[in-house]
Amino acid sequence: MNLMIGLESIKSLVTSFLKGGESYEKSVDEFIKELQKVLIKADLNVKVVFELTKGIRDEALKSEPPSGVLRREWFIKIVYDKFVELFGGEGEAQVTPSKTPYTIMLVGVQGSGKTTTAGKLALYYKRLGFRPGLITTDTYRPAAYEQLLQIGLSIGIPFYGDKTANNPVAIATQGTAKLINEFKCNVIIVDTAGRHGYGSEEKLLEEMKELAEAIRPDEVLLVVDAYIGQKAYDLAKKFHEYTPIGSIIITKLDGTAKGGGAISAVVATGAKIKFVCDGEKLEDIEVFNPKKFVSKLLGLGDLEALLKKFEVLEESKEVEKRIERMITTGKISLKDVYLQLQSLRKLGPLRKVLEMIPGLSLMPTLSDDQIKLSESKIKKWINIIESMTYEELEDPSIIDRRRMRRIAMGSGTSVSDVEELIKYYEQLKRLIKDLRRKKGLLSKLGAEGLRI
Ligand SMILES: Nc1nc2c(ncn2[C@@H]2O[C@H](COP(=O)(O)OP(=O)(O)OP(=O)(O)O)[C@@H](O)[C@H]2O)c(=O)[nH]1
Ligand SMILES: [Mg+2]
Repeated sequence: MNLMIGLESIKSLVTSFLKGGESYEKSVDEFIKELQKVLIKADLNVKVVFELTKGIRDEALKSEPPSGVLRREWFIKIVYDKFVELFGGEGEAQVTPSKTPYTIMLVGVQGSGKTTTAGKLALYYKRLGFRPGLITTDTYRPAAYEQLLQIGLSIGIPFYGDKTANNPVAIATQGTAKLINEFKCNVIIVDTAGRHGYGSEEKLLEEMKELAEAIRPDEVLLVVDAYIGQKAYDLAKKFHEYTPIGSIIITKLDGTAKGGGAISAVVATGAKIKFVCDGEKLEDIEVFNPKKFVSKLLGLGDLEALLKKFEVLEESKEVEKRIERMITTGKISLKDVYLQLQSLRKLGPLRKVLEMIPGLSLMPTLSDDQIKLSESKIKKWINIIESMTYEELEDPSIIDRRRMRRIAMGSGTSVSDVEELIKYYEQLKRLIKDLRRKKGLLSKLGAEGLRI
């Protein structure tokens, strides 16, 4: 599945944002500028784009990440939430028939992909264990009969059509009865003839409505070609007003950069997108799920754990656990320092944080000098860490003079500030080592209740 055409560059925006290198604020501005370009190229409505990016920016600058989350990671979570909203919010469309037999009628402008989609739906429902049947009511195009017949044959689905008849309603009625009674089908998919043009939605939908009233399907599905981009808005809006039981399938997402525009436009009308298609093969169909779609878009597959973390975060517990882990493993990264600095702002002095850990209050090692940090220094250091790349956070030993200069520039500080932070980090590392050694000693002496 390649749903990302036109929007795939968002993924690389996310990656370079996470890598950092500049100050947080600068990176946010840069990200937003690039995002606007990508979205407008993907034919999203300009007003929608500006509303979306303004929302992201406001939230990014005002909200504080919970502890345990880097500010940059938190930003991606904000982007994710805003995108999910844009593409339809929570939840996945309900696609299992509410009753059987169940009749689905496909409508849409000429060439939008109705006949192909009829075959895709048949295969989809067959794989779910239903017994689909196909009917063509397209009496305009002689080749339409043959096209759907061949599709039916290729996937072993019963097919009904009548080359000599010219009344779609009569064909649909006879076909439905035959497929249900003789072939025991329980999901009937009715293909219809394409209607002309994108411009005259009124006429198009009036005709569809008449046909739907005569055939009385359980569901009307409007097939929308992603190529029409944000023009999908007018079509979907009118469709939604005409047939509240209807929903929408977006096709050809693989072939155009305008898919994002089409999807967001349809969502904005309140109409439901049930399926999306991205290829000519009959397997190329998928139930539309905004969250999954956005995760793919942002390349968040690998960040699933991160998203979970946001949900279950508990401030002081997390800090406590991290410090405990630092001491048990003896490892400390700049990421830990970052979180520590953040929690210092929220939870008070380091000594207090450390004292929350059973046994640590016994440690005489911590002198006040070692842990005293002024508020302005904390702020500076947070900015410095936010200007580092992931690589540097994991392994500060790679930070040479050249990197220091870059970091200082990105964070609006000086090289000696960066040096000082790194010194602090080295000091903490030694402190942790020291604590570990003492801890070992204490447990040898059999100190009761020492959990670390
Ligand atoms: N790339 C791509 N092509 C598609 C997709 N869906 C349909 N097509 C192609 O679009 C063309 C038109 O598809 P049809 O299914 O015949 O469209 P239709 O709406 O039935 O057309 P009419 O009956 O003439 O109105 C065909 O060449 C299909 O192979 C898709 O998701 N991706
Ligand atoms: Mg057709």
